[in-house]
Formats: sequence, structure tokens, C-alpha cells
Amino acid sequence: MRVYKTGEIRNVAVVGHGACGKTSLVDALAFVAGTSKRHGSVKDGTALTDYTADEIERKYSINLALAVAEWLDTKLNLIDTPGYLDFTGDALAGVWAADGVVVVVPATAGVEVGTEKVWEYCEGRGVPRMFFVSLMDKEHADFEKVFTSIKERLTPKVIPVEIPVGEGPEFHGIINLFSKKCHLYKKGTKAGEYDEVDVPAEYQERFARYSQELLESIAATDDTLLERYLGGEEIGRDEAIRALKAGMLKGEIYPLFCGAAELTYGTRALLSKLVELCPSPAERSPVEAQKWGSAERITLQPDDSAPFVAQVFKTISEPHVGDVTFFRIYSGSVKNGQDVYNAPRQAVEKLNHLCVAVGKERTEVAELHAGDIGVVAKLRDTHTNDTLSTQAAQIVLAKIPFPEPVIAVSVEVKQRGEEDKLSTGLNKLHEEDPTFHHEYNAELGQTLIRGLGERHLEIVVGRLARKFGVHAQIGKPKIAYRETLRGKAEGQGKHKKQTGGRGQYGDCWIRVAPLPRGSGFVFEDKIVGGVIPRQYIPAVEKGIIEAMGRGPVAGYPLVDFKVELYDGSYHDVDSNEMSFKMAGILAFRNVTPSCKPVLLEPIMEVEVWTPDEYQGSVMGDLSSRRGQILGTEPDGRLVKVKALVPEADLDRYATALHSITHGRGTYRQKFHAYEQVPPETAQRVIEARKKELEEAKA
Ligand SMILES: Nc1nc2c(ncn2[C@@H]2O[C@H](COP(=O)(O)OP(=O)(O)OP(=O)(O)O)[C@@H](O)[C@H]2O)c(=O)[nH]1
Ligand SMILES: [Mg+2]
Repeated sequence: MRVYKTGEIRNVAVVGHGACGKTSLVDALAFVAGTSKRHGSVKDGTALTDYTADEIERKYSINLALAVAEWLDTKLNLIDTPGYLDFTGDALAGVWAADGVVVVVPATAGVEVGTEKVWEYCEGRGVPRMFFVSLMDKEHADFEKVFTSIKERLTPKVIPVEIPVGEGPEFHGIINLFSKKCHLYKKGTKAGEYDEVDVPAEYQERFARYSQELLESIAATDDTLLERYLGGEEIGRDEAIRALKAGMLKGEIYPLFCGAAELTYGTRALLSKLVELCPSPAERSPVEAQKWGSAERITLQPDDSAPFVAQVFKTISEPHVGDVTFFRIYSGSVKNGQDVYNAPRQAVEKLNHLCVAVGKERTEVAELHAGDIGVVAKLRDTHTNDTLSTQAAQIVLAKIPFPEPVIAVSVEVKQRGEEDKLSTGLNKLHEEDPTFHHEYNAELGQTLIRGLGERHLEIVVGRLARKFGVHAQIGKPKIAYRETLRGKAEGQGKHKKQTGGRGQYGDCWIRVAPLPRGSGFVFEDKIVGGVIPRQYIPAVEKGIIEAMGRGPVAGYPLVDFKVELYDGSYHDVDSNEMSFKMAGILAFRNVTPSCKPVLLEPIMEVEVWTPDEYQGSVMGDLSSRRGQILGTEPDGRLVKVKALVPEADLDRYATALHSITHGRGTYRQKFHAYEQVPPETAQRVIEARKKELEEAKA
């Protein structure tokens, strides 16, 4: 593959809801362009950009992947992204690295949740977009319906540049509104070949209507053009294309194309339009960056003479290779083998074997120009979202705002002794995938992993086994229960041991009383007349603090109570700190069971956003989770439901919400307070805990 200059590059992300045909489209574009020699298929596991073992097995995309289509002396860097929301981090990364986006919408289903999500990402990045109505050959394909659904759910600024001839199994041609020609495909066409004919008579009326709409929409993006158009002047094709491109850059118009990637129908026209309409890296709106360690803002010039600045938007670790890093150059150029600098990590990295990627194949190149996308293996200290620059320039880009995890499960190794390997593996996986998080919770004695959905975490566990040889199983995260007291009591703790030589003697009397929620633990020294010598009083407190880690109800930490130390006795020879600490522990254990102890559980404040048709089901479900609805209010096109729900009843809530709202609901939760567990639930918790403590002992 030859090296392309900035003006000859187009970085295009292909995004859309799951299974809308993105991977098939990318494969077809690379094949029809001739860059890829085989027309692969998702079903057969041969698609260019679904090449990892996980993807071949499951037949859907998990990682973003690159392909190249060389067309009209231009290199299209095609970024295939996963559609499932569990992997939406990669869709966002793809949009981030691109200068233009193809939003794929299936002719059979129209706009779906995943389409709305990626649309949001595109809006956030302000990147020019076009639509591709895919699967036109499938049963129930309906072009008009999809066009309407885009207008209603995404943007009124969408405008068809092509219209299909036939739909579903009858789909066999595409009319181009610019060329005023119709392309008819022969059954069994290999690479999108067609016969060019005049617009068929029965399509003349539709053609005229859509052509007028297209011209009006384009003219509306430019005042002088509009004036001329209204004055009855003819707008030529080239001029219209130029205006369309300019309108796309301003986010004022979104052209729509159609086809069937598996049959390669519509792919040639799309390739040409990607070259013509997407901005080259030099034409996109400038990207801002910052000098490392200072507030100085810099506008990056997509120009070979500027300092090298690139952002890592994806890392994937491959068997026998290690980490493979995908980066997008925002300014400057880079040569194979060149040293670059990762300023925040103060690491020099050598770009050995600088490559471009086409699916799993990597081709070494001598250099890459400003704006291009490159791939390099075996960097030492560089991870996803890092900026690579030069030691002289030390520039950093704003980070890609990856989504926060919504679901947590616990993991534990199946084989004892593999804990270290587990934590190394989890660290590596987080560096690859910033939407995956993990932590060890010492209180619960559990490792928790967090991600964007159950499927996401399943894949992570699969990777742990495959890449790091750690076999782990997932489970329910434990709940950090607490205990508190509702009554007062007093009593003694006495530690006395007479062994051969010097004995042990400590004796104390305490009064225990509840405190308001959130007060913590208060210790009061009420000893008079030195019945316990000064130096032993802190030892009593220490004993109680140690003992309160295991409360009287079920061995959970006891909170919000006061202890008054008011009496005791000592022995001249046998008393020491250790003995008084033991006395404190014993006193706590003797007295607290008489203080009406109760179990507390964490209550979360949950905010759910749902389309209003699911509001009733969402609220019903929250109530069935012992939730208390606080209120509802409209929020944009959605309704926000606010509720207090015990954490114990929110296990895998993301999955439940997804199914209740057909994927359209989202939620956020934060800790609200500890509240008493109702008696029937408490009984269950206590029994489960007893079993757990016994197992831990065994
Ligand atoms: N009939 C028909 N089926 C297609 C076409 N393109 C793709 N498909 C099928 O649609 C399914 C999904 O295609 P993919 O290309 O994997 O879709 P995707 O958008 O990459 O899916 P995710 O990666 O899961 O988001 C596969 O079974 C394809 O074989 C097409 O043009 N016509
Ligand atoms: Mg895919």
C-alpha cells in the first residue's frame, strides 16, 4: 500500500445499532475498492473487521477495527465499530478518531436505541455525518419508513441523495439524484457492478420530488445559493456537491444513501461519495490541545511540518504479539522507527514497525502523514486515551470521554493462588478498555469488576482465561451491611488469666447507647478515682474499636453508638495494656446484644431516564425492588424517575432496565444512606451471613 498524503486521506467511522450491517458494509467497501481481495462474511467468520476469536464465535463485533479502501486515489480509513451498547466505548472511540461518520440504519427496523446513542456521540464530537440505509434487500425493507424515523428521532436535516428501485427481495437498483441516472444491478454481481440507465418512467414522479427536496435542502445551507435557487437559476452538480460538503461540515445537512452491502449493491456510489463529501483531515474543524503541565492552549495544525501529535484511541492485546496500539495523528508526520514521547507518563516510545491495519493484517509503512491512522505493537507505557507527541513539544489532547460503568459483579479465581495473576490481568484489561474497571473491596473481601453490561463482563472473563490463563468465575457483589443499636445497656468485661508466672488482669464497666445515624463511634472516659489507671484507658477503647468490626447481629460493622467507660478495677502486677484491650472486647460482646441491635443496609438514590411509554413498568419494577418512588419529571424527550432503592435489590439492574425499556432506559445511582433492614429480609441476610462466616472458618 502506498503512503497517502493528508489531502488524500478520509477517516470514516461506521456506526449504528447492533446487527445493522456495519461490518458487512466495511468488508464490502474494502473488497469493491479492490484493497481487500476477498469478499468476507460475518456469518462465515471471514469478515475483515470481525477477526478476533470472540467475534468469529459470536458473529458480532466487540472491538473497533480498521479496514482500508483505496478509491479515486484516496485512502479511506474505515473504522468499523461495535453496535451493542456493552461495547459502546469503542463506538465512541471510533467517532472520536474520525473526520466523517456513516450512520448505518437498517431498512427493516429504522432508528433504534443504538442509533440514538451513536448519534449523541457524533453530536458531542461535532463530526460530519451521512446515513446509509442498509439491508435494502431484506424482507420488510421500507425506505420511506426509515427516512421518516431518522427525521423524527434523529434529525430533520436528513436528505436522500439516492432512492432505491424496488425494496426487499425486489430491490435491484438505485437512482442517483445528482447524476440523474439509475444503476441497475445484475443478480450475482460480484463487486457492485451495474448497468447505468435513465430513470425508469414509473420512478419519474418520485425522482422529481426527491430531486427538488435535495436541491432545496442544499440551497438552504448557503444564503447566496438560496438566492440564486429561488431566482430560478440552475445549480450544477459540482456546485451542489461542494455546498453539500460545506453544509455537512457545519452540521446543517446529512445526506442519505442506500444499498445492500452483502450483495455489494450501492457500494461503488458510496465509496465515491465518501471521497467527495467527507472532509480530509486538513479540512475538518481544528482540534484543540494543551501543552503538558501548563494551561497554554494550542490549535493543532493537520500539517506535516507541525510537531507530531497523535491520540491512542484503542489498544488491543493479541496472542503472540502483545499490545497493539491504534493511533490517530492530529498534527505532524511520523517515520517508521521514530522516537515519540508520552508526556504524562514521561515515557519515550519507539514506533518500530509502523503499520497500517486492514482487519487483522498489518502492513509496514515508511511513514504516515498528518491526519492518518496508524498501528504499532509493543509500546511499553502507552495506553488507550494517551497522547503521543515529541519531547520538544509535549502536547496532550483532551481525553475521549468514555462512558462510566453501569453494572458490577464480583470475580474470584477458581484456583487458589491465582489471585496475583487475576489482578495483573484485570489491570491489563483496564488499560486496553477504559470502560472496564475493577477494584478490590477489603471490607467485602471481594474483587469487583464493572462494565457496560453483562455481555461486556462475560467477554472480560473470557479474555482473562484466554490471554492471561486465569480462570475466574463471576458472582453477586456482596452488600456492605452495617449494624446499629436502638437501646441502651451497661455491663462488664473482665479478662483474668492466672498462668505460671505473671498473670493478666483487666476489668471494665461500660454503658452503651445509640447515636443518631452518621455520628460514628464516640468513646467517653468517665473513670474517677483511678479505678482504671490512665495508661490503660486507651487500651479499653482500642479493644472496643477492634470488636465493633463485628456487630452482635450478623458480624457486620457496628456504627453510630456511644460507649461510656465508668468503672473497673486493676491489679498491681498482672494488669497491662493487652489485658485491658481484651476487657474492652469482652465488655462490647457482653453489652451490645442487650442494646436492641439491628441490621442496616445501604440505600441508593436511583435516577432512571425512560421514554414515557415505559414509565409505568419502570416504576412498578422499582417498587417490586423495595424501592420508594420520590417523584417523576419530564427531562427532554424522556421522563426521569427518582427513587430510593436498597442496594441489595439493584443487582444487575442495568440488564433489567434494558429489557423493560427495550434498551432505551438509562440510569444512575449513588449512595444515599443506611437504613434498617425490614425484619423478614433481615432474617435472610443473617442466615446467609452465618453460612458465609462458617465457610470462611472452614
Ligand atoms: N440480507 C442482508 N443481510 C445482511 C446485509 N448486510 C449484513 N447482513 C446480515 O446482517 C447481520 C448483521 O450484519 P453485521 O455486518 O454483522 O452487522 P453489524 O452492524 O456489524 O453488527 P454488530 O457488529 O453486532 O453491531 C449478519 O447476519 C449479516 O449477514 C445485507 O446487505 N443484506
Ligand atoms: Mg459489526
